[in-house]
Amino acid sequence: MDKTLLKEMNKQIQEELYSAYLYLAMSAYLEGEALPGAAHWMQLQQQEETMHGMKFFNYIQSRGDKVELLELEKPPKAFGELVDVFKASLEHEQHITARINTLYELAVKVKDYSAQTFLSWFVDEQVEEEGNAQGVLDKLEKVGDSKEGAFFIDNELGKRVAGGTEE
Ligand code: OFO
Repeated sequence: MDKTLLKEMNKQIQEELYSAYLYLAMSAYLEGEALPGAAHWMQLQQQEETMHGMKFFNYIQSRGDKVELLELEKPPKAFGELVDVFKASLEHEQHITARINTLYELAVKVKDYSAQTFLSWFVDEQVEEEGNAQGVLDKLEKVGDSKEGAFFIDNELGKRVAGGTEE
């Protein structure tokens, strides 16, 4: 694989595993805030991110290239109100979308057709990732300061199942 593309793919393992770490930190925080449904939602999100990181890990190896694991930053401990947690999640997903787009542009530039096919899964996945965070955020903004509203949404978030795309 092209050297720069390989370097960015390795960096993407770090980005995806940091995403997993960030969602795990959000889950721990929400559990402490007595929001078990949202904590569960974040745990499942963490599993998806680990799977994303592993997709890059396995793809690099399938091309006969070397995986290089980078350091993971410490995630924040506190995130504010439930609405702020989902705002942070959406912002993070927008950052990841920008990363995936950069990787795709690079794969086009170096005419790596296999990498383009591999990355197109992530291009689609990011639409879903941003959509999930935005969907929950819209509901939270609708209920505003209502404690009952937040309780209801937390309950809904607790129904998320592994592999599901909905909150
Ligand atoms: Fe891996 O999509 Fe979210 O971060």
